[in-house]
Amino acid sequence: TPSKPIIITTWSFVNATVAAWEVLKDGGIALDAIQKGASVCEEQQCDGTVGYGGSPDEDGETTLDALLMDGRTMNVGAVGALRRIKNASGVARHVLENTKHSILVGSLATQFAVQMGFHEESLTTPESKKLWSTWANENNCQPNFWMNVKPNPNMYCGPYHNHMSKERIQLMEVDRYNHDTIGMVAIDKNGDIAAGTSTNGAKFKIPGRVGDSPIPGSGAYADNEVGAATATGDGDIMLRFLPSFLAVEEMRRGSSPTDAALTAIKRIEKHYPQFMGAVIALNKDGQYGAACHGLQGLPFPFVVYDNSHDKYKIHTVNCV
Ligand code: SD4
Repeated sequence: TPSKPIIITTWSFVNATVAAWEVLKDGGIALDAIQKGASVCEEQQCDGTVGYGGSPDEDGETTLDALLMDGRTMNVGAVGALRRIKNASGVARHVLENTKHSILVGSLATQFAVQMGFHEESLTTPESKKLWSTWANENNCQPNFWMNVKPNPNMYCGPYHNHMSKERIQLMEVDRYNHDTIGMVAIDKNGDIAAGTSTNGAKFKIPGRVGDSPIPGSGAYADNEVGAATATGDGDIMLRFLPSFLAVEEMRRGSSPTDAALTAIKRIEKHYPQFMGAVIALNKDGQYGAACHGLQGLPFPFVVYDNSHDKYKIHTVNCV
């Protein structure tokens, strides 16, 4: 039996889910709960896939993508390829609340964040340096400002993936899946709905790359009249299909959350049979479902916290 309030989170990001639940349980609004949950992952570097010090780009820098969507107003705040600011979802909230815009990107998003009072700092850690240098060594890449790797002109050495061999691209497709994204959907005690995401994106991406996570309708979508959805996975492919928007629209037409998530996944599969990803859908009654594709044979986990348990519950769904 569905119950409200409710928070649902991609993967097994328990700490973030619990933090978001604390907000909802105390009567807080869905948007605040999601921002709180995402911020916890940004501080705790959930799996190294959210927040600073993970998924360095080709130049070794970590940049962040985040989105918040308010289903009451259909207002959106997002940042893409945000540099040198840890709390990406906090900046997204400022874009939502304090501007007429929806998405700010790159260094200029940093400039905005600093004006809003955020602290500017490096997002590089010893771990992200190591990740990058291992990759750079394997790829015989050019040295950049902190490494001293001999370039090999005969081999691929950045900067553009398009120049890579087919084999190398396939390897990277597997490797890039070693990262997740936090996506969250929530309903608060007033029945208001919100959704959001936060991620450090794909490893060794071309600097400037923005994934699916900060794109409204792709990484997440929320509409008080219907429900909300969030997506995770191979962002460059998934964002072409706006899977979160599609799942919400399917629910609007009467689909169950599970069927809605499945429709979104199937739409992508039709064109990209090898893609890896998952979609979670939540309707305004508090019913939810998920679907996934191609997670190397593994089921997709998601965390649910509502009044029906005294604690969170990790669900899994087998992929199609
Ligand atoms: C991206 N969608 O930037 C993110 C990564 C992800 O599970 O969700 N991985 O492509």
